[in-house]
Amino acid sequence: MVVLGAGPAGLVLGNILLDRGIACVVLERAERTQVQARARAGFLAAETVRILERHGLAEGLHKRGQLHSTCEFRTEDGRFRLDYSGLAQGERHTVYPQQHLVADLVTRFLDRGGEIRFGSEAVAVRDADTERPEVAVREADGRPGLWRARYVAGCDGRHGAARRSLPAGTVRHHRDHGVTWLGLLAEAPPSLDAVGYAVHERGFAGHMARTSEVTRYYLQCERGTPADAWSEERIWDELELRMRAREYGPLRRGRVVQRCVVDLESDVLEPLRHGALFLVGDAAGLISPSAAKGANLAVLEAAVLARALIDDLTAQDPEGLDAYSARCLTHIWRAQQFSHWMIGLLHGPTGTDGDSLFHNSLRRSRLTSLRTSRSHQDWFAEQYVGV
Ligand code: RFL
Repeated sequence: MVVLGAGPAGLVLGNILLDRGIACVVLERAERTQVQARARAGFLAAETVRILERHGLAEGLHKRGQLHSTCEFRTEDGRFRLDYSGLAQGERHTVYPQQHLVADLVTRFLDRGGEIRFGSEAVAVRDADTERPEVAVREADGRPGLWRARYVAGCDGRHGAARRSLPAGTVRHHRDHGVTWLGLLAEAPPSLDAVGYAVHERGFAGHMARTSEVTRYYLQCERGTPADAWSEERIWDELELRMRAREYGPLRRGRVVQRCVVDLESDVLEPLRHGALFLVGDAAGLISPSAAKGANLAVLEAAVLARALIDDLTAQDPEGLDAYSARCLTHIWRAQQFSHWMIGLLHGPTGTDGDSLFHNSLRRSRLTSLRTSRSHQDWFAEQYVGV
């Protein structure tokens, strides 16, 4: 088995397979230090944690992660909190930075004798329609290499070799949501004990805890804004303004240690299997970070594929592999619809033309419904904390 990419998807898959004695190698373009330093997601759904627990991969997150159960909306109509865990039968998120999870998964895989070829970039997957697919690679020293295996798992993200190797006719559903966020990581303790979503006429602002010393913030900005365009002072002033710090209390400021610009985009490829090549995680579909689903889908899909591969390779039962694409697409579309709904809830057009006014009033009405309707809150909680 060849696994492309040592992100959450590739490493969960690799660990589960290795535990069952299935030989696999993970090819990773980046160096180990880079892979373990990529700060991205942080909110792990309860089902994600159960999957990791089931496979003995949850020790670190139980030791250092923090349980999370509340979100707070701040809008022109005031603020309200949802105890989504209470609404969703006690299901909670565990806040654990993605780079810590990746570091745990790398360590466990290597400790158990697994092989990760850091610095080895997959260039193309060939002969996926045969029983002997091959992966062409460029090794760290620039030399070409070749791997052959019964199956290849494309866990190498949206710009990886798996996507580039798909046959003509693969369907790509795509949406550019037309919204851009400046993603910030601040060396500052969280300012609220909840995820904060601020809807403001100047644009969206978000607050998400990562650790007791680090907080992720998002600020909606103009498309095309360079990541370093705003000074730290402007960032904090803008965050305080949009999060209505004057009414609800100041933010705990700190050094901004990482910035990225995220154009909110979604895509889903279909099908997720092409002969011996399977797409997993961001390679299978990209989801905007508005509902914190990407890493959770990656883990879920990896577990579904691992189960199917084990059945096929150890019991000659191909049913799971045949059903992989349809099974995962059901989960993916469920997450996509919620993420899309969240984008509509949190952003409005800035114009004063009739169309913009109409959309903003709809958004406001949606927030009112979420604030006042118990059944709407139940639906939200189930979608928000589930995968
Ligand atoms: P990854 O994590 O991108 O890992 C892919 C790995 O493949 C390697 N690679 C290659 N290796 C070999 N050959 C090639 N040709 C290769 N091309 C690439 C890469 O170096 C990398 O190591 O994909 P994976 O495993 O599918 O995991 C997906 C998640 O990383 C992603 O969905 C989340 O980070 C999305 N996301 C969030 N998801 C959540 O569930 N909750 C969150 O709170 C959350 N916040 C976020 C996010 C993504 C963000 N960015 C990237 C826009 C916040 C941000 C800012």
